[in-house]
Amino acid sequence: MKVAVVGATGLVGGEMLKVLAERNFPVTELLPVASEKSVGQQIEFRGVKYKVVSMDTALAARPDVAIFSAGGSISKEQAPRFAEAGTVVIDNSSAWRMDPTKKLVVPEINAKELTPKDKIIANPNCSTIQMVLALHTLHEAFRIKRIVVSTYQSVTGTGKKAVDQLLEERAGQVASNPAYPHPIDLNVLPHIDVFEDNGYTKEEMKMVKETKKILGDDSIQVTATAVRIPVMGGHSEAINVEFEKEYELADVYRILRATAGVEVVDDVAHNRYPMPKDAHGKDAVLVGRLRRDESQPRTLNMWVVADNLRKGAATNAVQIAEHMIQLGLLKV
Ligand code: 2RA
Repeated sequence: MKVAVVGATGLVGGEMLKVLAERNFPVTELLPVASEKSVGQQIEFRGVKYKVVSMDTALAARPDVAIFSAGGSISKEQAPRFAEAGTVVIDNSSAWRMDPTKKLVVPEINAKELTPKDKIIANPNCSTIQMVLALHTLHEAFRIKRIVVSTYQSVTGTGKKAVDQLLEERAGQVASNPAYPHPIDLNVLPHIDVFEDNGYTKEEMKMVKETKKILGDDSIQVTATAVRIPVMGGHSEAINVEFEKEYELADVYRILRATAGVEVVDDVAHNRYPMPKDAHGKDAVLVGRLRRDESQPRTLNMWVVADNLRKGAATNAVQIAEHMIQLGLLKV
């Protein structure tokens, strides 16, 4: 299969190449795509060196699938060009997520909704993916009424520039090309993406809107506070979820342990709980600190951690492509 990775030189693009290789995705020809300034740069994939190509060169090659992680404006402009040429586009930007004609897919939840008509498929926001994966089977069992979530997000979610800022500050230097308006080391920033008129950031509103779309239930009420913290292993989230139905904690454990893609890490007597250092490089969504909210009936607290570059982006996108092969929507 001819596969284009658009944004191949970025953090997520690099992770996509790693995941494609790890999962032995049936790539017969790779088209690493990046900006004009990177064209000609060498990328290694499965021991073979490939040269970065331009968007037009990749389009002319008519790839079977193109996995985009190059920002919303590029996706908005370029994804339709590839789709019109017959390529299946899986896009990691926010460009298509809330488009009513496009599917927003976490394979374990709704890959079954994919059809041959789906030529541009949206990969949800990393902080949404880990939350809905941890909640969807509980929603099926107890029907979610409201979610209150606070996130503690890795600098890798911003990109290489932010990682460099953290490392420079950690080394006692003033960041040479800061990604954030404030120092990030030994600090936290309650500011991810831009602020909207309602006082929330785009990141927070993504979690509100995408959750409803993926779970297929507009009645679910969500409120979010998204915070950047100086770590690199993955995003953490404190989730407080109110259900319509009463639940038993034992059933929550049983359901989560049976949920594909979720790993329950919850043994506080031995200091075992999800942490970014343990999620880093893994695809599982780690869930722990499960406990009844004693201030409100039918309400549960949980702590959810995942590598935002993997299940939060690259792995989820590759899994969508894998499901399309299984559904016969992509020919190997
Ligand atoms: C972030 N979720 O963490 C956003 C985009 N990757 O910055």
